Amino acid sequence: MGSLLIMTTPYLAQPDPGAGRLPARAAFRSDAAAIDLNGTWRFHLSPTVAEAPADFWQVDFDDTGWHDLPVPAHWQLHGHGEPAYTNVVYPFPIDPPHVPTENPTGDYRTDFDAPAAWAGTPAVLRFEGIDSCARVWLNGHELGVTSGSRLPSEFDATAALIPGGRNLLAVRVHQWSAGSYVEDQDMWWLSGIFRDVTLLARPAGGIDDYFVHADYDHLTGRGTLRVETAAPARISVPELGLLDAATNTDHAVGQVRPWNAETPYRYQATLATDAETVPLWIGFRTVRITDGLLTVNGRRILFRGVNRHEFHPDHGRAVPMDVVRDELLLMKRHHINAIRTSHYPPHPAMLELCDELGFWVIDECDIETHGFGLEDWQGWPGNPSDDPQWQGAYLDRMRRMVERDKNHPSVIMWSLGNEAGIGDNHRVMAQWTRERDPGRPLHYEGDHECRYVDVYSAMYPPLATVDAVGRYEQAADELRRDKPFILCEYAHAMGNGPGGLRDYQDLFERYPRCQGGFVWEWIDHGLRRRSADGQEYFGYGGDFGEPLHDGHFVIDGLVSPDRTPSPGLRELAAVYAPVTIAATDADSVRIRNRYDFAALDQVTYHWVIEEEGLPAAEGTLPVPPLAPDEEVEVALPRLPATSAESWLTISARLTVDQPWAAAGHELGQGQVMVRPATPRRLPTGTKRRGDTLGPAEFDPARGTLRALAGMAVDGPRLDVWRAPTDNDEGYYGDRKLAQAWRDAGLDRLQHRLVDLRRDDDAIVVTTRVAAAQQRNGFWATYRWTADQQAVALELSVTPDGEFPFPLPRVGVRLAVPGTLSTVEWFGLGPGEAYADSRQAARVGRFTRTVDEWQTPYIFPQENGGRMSVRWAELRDEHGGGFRVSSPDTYQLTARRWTSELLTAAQHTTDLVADDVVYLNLDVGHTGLGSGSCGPSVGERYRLGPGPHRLRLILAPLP
Ligand code: IPT
Repeated sequence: MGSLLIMTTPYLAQPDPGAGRLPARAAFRSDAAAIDLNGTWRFHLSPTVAEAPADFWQVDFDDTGWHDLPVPAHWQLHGHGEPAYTNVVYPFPIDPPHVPTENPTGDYRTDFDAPAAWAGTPAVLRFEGIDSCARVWLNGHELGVTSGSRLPSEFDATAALIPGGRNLLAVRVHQWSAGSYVEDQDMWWLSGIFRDVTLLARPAGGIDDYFVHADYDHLTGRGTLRVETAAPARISVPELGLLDAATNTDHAVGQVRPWNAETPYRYQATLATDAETVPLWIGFRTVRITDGLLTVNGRRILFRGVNRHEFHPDHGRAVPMDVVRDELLLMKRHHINAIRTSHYPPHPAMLELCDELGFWVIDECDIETHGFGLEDWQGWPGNPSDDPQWQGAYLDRMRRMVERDKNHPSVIMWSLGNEAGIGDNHRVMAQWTRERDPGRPLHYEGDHECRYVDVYSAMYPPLATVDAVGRYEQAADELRRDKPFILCEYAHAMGNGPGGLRDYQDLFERYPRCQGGFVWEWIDHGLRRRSADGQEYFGYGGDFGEPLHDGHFVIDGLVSPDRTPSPGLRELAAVYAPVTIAATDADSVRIRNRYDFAALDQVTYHWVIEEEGLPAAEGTLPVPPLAPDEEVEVALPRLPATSAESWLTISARLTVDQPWAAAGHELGQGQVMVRPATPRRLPTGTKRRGDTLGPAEFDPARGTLRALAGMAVDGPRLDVWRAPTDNDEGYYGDRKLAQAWRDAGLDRLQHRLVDLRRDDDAIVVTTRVAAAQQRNGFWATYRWTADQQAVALELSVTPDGEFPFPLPRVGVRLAVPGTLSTVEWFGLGPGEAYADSRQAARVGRFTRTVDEWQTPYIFPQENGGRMSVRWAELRDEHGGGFRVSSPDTYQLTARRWTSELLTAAQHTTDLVADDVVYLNLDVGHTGLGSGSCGPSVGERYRLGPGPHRLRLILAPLP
């Protein structure tokens, strides 16, 4: 029995792409009849192929004991089996093309009526995506076998279909197949029929396939249209006066409005034969590499991009289309103009939205063999990419993507895949693609020498590399020397970060050859779960009992799993902003249009001057319309006199609604300091009474405060620890900062009171601070003075020993009553900001509750830091509390849990509030960087061991 079954599934261990499938063609809708087969199907999961019911595909098979399962969906997200996450490693032995015997196999059955009118009409059964391999039967007749999870498969259903009757469709899906070896992307392993299923009537004489070539000549402004069809058809574009024109010929259509990602103009068209009419949208645009630059319509473009996986916290890669639309709108509103479809072609409807809303898209083939590289990064032993056995599969995958997506103006480059080493199969794919579609350049980062591709692409290069490439100075081989340079992945957005976005953007804006990049990545792939007590949280690798997994490395997006923007996304929006506004030294601002195509004409420049964060006057700045890339210098408005620190904020806002944002949406912002703060001195003069100084009562045993105007407090004490960010951990990065910090014991410092000196009008506390079993430490001297209202601290920190790494932070921790639930501050805000991630922050006065202050990163870590705080007030609900100000500025966090708890927490539900609020009042922090997968924090954002000085004034609120 066993051997018989193995004989019936030889396809599981064959690199071939399948059998019985129809040739690949474009995805489109027409007026031909179609039956949507999505819905509730019958489902049964078996742990091995041998245990699956052998005759389940027979029409009269009894499936009453089976379960209901929605299609499209992943079975693991509906109670059958468990999801599993690995990044690079294969979750099965590297034994290609064989797969484990424990191969969960899902049998699907559904029935449907086919109208009698379908008699005599060819019928095609179309699957948009099945993970990973499927065998299909209709009414007991086998139609074929397919693999290529994120690619369409079509089968001729004509002979098996029963028009005017009940039809039984049976599909057997295997979790693992030979195809799994080339689908080793960094994501959840999730199986099943996860994209739409349709039965299409294909009328004789209909349009089976078409290829729109709509070119734009930027020198003349004219368009040329040629629509290729296998059999003659008629193309009409009424707006261009083109009616029933022939296919397969060039039509000079005169002046056209071109398509680009900023102004995605499309013409409505119809393609028809007597038997079928296809409605379509045409975007005229020409992509070229000219003089080493990637151009669209004659202009160099700049990718302000993100890598987008298809992901939903409840549905995995079966993302509802309304969610996709909202997600793309969210990207547009954050000024993202480009998407790399990492690392497989998306749902086809997603590309229609990209055409409509305007994105540059790199469409990537569903190929990754990363686990082969892990053994030997140079050699990739046994890599399918260089194995002739796999050539058919590689070519098939490329064909299915290119044919499906070839009519989208948004797709401006094809990518051969991701992280699959390099091999002859790439050559074959590239060669075929160039012949089939000469209108789009090719991308593949793994082709380090640019043997087969048209752009030089890199992942996570440090700034110095980008700079050298920009100047054409990198020691490169011939082939890539003259090519445009893009960062297909940069700025690893895992956890708190990425830092340094502005620095990359500066290089992209400086060097024409550096044509931008794609942040890794758009979304955290956290799966929604509930704790025992019913609290919702997002799970990651290891939460599903996987024996081998990569933990929360799958939580590395700019939005959380439910698409809540992170501070990183706000930072990116500020860096990608199409309008930049910068102060000059001559009472003016320089305003620049950073769009590549769109003019800034329907924009209002609102200004407001704020005196210590409170508006003093506002108005509108007259700015002429700006052509793409144009810049003007505009004089500052006449401003009223102010007496405290004052800032002028200018905000460029849409005057009219756009399809992606409402009027009022901000396109860019700039601030000018118009009056600096008046220098302040620390309060002094009040005489000490015992251990009381002004409003402060000291604990003589520790040298810390015990109470402030009667309110119980604990601290302040020197503290340099922060709950490491993923970027501090540096998993795949160039530095593991957090490990160095732990080794030095920065998370477990002990304080030795060396001296407590009671002067007439001061208390001076000297301590030495170090960790167990460490010689290195810090001297920390706290000098306290006071007047009637306030007590002042001047803290001096000096390293005692070597600290050959940047410190996480330097400051003090102060615990205050938990009733102080609101923070108002004057400083950078409203969101969190760190040294290398502060473009989205502006100087102002803001109020947040302590709870709102937190950023709930899916994997808990340092968050919520507010920079350059001049003063902050902590208040209870009656307005009582105290103010912390400084003659300098400080960095502040406020939390209901300690840094230790934040460090230990694995999920958001581990963060349990105390009845205390812990304040970190800091000289500063080391920045964030991108060290979780790439360069660690930049040199100039690292906080050295000191000496440091922190000056704070604590004043109870009246
Ligand atoms: C890079 C992968 O291409 C991407 O899929 C993702 O895994 C990313 O890393 C990290 O999140 S490959 C890496 C070895 C540079």
